[in-house]
Amino acid sequence: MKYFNLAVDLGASGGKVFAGTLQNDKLVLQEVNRFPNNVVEINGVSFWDILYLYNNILNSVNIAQERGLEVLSLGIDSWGVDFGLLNKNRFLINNPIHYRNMFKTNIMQEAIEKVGKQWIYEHSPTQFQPFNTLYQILAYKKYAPDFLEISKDLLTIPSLFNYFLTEEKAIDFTMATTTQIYNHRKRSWDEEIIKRFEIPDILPKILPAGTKIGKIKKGIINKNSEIEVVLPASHDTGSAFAAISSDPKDTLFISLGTWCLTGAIVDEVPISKELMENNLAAEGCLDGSYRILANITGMWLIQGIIQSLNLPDNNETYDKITKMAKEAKPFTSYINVDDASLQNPDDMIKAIKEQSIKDSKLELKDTSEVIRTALEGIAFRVNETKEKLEKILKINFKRVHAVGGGTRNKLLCQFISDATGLEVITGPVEGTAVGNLVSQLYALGTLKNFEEIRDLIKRSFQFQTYEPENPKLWKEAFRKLKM
Ligand code: LRH
Repeated sequence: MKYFNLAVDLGASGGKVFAGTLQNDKLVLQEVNRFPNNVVEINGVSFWDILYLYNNILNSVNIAQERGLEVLSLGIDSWGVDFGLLNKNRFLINNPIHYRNMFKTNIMQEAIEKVGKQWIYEHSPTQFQPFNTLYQILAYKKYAPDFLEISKDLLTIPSLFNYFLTEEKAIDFTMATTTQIYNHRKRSWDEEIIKRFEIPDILPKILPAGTKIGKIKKGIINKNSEIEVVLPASHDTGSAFAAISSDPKDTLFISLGTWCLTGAIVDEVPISKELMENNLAAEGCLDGSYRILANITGMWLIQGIIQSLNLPDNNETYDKITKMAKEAKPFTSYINVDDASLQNPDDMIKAIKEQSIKDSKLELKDTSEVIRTALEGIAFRVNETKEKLEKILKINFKRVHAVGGGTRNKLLCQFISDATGLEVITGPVEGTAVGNLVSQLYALGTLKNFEEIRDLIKRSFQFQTYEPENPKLWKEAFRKLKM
């Protein structure tokens, strides 16, 4: 009998469900379902369509079973930071809000003014992003205190779905580290942050990533069968990093998708002021280690350009956009891809053009130049991050290894190789789903340790490599363009 594990990977633009199985000593994936993640806007606030996503998760299990797959377990991963609230009678009392709303508020600034940046970072060293769970809770305190007054439990997105499926309430370590309420040294919620910001007693228990939490309740899927629900590395970046098979000692890791999450693995978070000064996050990995990471804006820029152009979001469009960038003149301008003005603009093309004037005093005339500047800007940021990490962590990176859907963009991978002067290895493309699946195999005892995980990934997938073509030119262009 062949057994399958189901990985539900929820991203900001869509959900994907894969069934994984071990076949001839390799991990083999088959796609089960895909569905959009449609954001709903009401009175200027963006919400996730949480029940639609839940229905699609159930539907995906049904599809897998109708296909005759013997499903042993299911794991859900998603973007970080966002959450649902339950009241004491287990009612979902809010529709989870999209983290990007937080760019419109000053809540993080207010929190920093209250207790100081360093104080927060010393207690919970993640990067300062206005959308971290801590600031979202403070936003509820300010704009919807009545919600918090009746809340009993806060559950991040995968844990909320796990709760619907099993009635078990728990969050995993990788997701906890995205909240900015997690104390990395104590490896628990930070009591002082909780006290200082008067956070109600709603935070869930934290379990290690790769833990079984319960079985899918009877009667909610069509077939009456026992399916284990596993907490994988439930933060998608945690799962993506678990799928990177290169040596963590001297590899710059990238999870390339909507975000270009770029970081290095360390056993413990070093005590260094420079981490905070460079706004680097310490996020949890599947094996309990940390990655020191920069959240660089990634394909979000291209998704935005596609929206500005009113083009359909499909492979053809991406090919067309990439071709335009390839044919455009290199180094027309430089933009800081992480500027807040690019995080939620009404019109991405217009916003990038304005950013170019702001950052480099150079005008971008046509759309091809806009696209190329965006892609070059991502690669430049990766290199800046590489240099910072090398200095702070005293690592000499030998290569870059990137996973995720963004690695389909060969031009961007080549740019990253050129900008960093390093070989870039890519694969698996479905890195997050693969990381989710190996977390499940680990939880079920099929894979015993992290070496076995890495070896399995190495022999199961194909990898591509890119060599730097003209790194000097990139260095010079950066020096000239970045004011
Ligand atoms: C990427 C991600 C990232 C963020 C964000 C909110 O999907 O998980 O780590 O911080 O979403």
